Amino acid sequence: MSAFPEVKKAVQYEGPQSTNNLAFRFYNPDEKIEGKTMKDHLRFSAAYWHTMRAGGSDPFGGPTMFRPWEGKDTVANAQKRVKVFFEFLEKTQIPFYAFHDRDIAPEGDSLKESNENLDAVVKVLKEEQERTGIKLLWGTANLFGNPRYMHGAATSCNADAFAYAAAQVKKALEVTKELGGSGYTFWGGREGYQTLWNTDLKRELDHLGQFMRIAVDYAKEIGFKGQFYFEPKPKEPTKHQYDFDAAACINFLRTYGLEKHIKLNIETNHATLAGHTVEHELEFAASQGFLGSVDANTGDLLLGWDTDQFPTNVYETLKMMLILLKYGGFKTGGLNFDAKVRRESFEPLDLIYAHVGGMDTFALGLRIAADIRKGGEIARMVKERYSSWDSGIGLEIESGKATFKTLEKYVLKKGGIDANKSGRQELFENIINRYMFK
Ligand code: XUL
Ligand code: CO
Repeated sequence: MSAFPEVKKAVQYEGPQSTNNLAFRFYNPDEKIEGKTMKDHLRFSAAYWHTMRAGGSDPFGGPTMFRPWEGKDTVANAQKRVKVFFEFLEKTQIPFYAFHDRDIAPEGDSLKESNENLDAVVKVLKEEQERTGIKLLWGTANLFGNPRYMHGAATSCNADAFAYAAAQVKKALEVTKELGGSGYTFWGGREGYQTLWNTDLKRELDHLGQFMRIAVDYAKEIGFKGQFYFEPKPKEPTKHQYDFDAAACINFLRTYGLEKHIKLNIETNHATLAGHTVEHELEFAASQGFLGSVDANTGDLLLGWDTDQFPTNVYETLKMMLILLKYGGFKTGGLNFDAKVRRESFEPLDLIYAHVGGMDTFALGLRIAADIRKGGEIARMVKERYSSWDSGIGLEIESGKATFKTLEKYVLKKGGIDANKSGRQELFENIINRYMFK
């Protein structure tokens, strides 16, 4: 029995003129852009926790989602749910997925039982991956839901919580490897604080560094070759999360000697919660060599929390795709829809509309980004803006030859500086709009 009976076969590309709500207008998986298929550029992924497990509850009301395949929270039902998920992935043509250990399989009464539950569901995930060719983008462990993590996991004041979290991540790494995952993500969960009065911040940060270090060691020991990611988020659930933004995460990774092993997973809504734009976070991470993966969603700028909505803003996806193209695109990561349908959009069909819309929004962003790059004006104008660095004193500084003394001599001789030129911000913006609305 189909869980999505309205969608008879996989959603197909029909082109921009199509008015079919169950067709792609811009995402044409096998079409090549800059020599690479759209499928390989975008590497779409669905998040198990939202797509299969979000019930729609909020602080004011319980679940609203109509999910006819759901039953008791048993392993058998978890296995059945996996099949629904793969039907969903096939029908949306999404080639990857991501999960937390505890959203694919129920937590048992002991770690042993939890691990057995996980194994039973991983078996079905593996079968479905083999049947469909769909792959695991990354795995992760839920180190925030269970009350044992009320003070955090790796940063808990309770050393036993650290130990339990380590045991949980050990298993999560094993199953991620078993499923051929191309990555493993650390998101801070409750790694942060509510008040500094009761917090030994330095000790907590040291513990987090140590936790990641032994995770990396264990990955090596079991031959897990996937890429580790660290996902910035400034707040929620704690008041201050240690993984605040890309800059804080990179500083943390460098401080604890983890920079060779861990890249970043940048999430749009987390960027806005940190008071940044996602393009700032992506550009910053990529410029520092930490471009890993993306959790694709969007927030509501009028609300101060993580609403995890589906991306529909082409201006934003265009900027993201320009950065991705500039830095050579994803190696192991992808665009993982860490997004959930609104609690009012409670029918299974809404899951399809949401993902199809998100995919088309990124596909259109990619097309326009490639067009802008082909046109070349933006790159030329940026290059021109920095042309004083290509020769003369600029080149001397960049090549490391200049000192304060030689620069003083240069200025004294010159008597001033070459005239500044306009930054042309409005012209840049106009040119982008010209490409967007051709
Ligand atoms: C939470 C969040 C997580 C991570 C994975 O805001 O984004 O779902 O992506 O743990
Ligand atoms: Co995320």
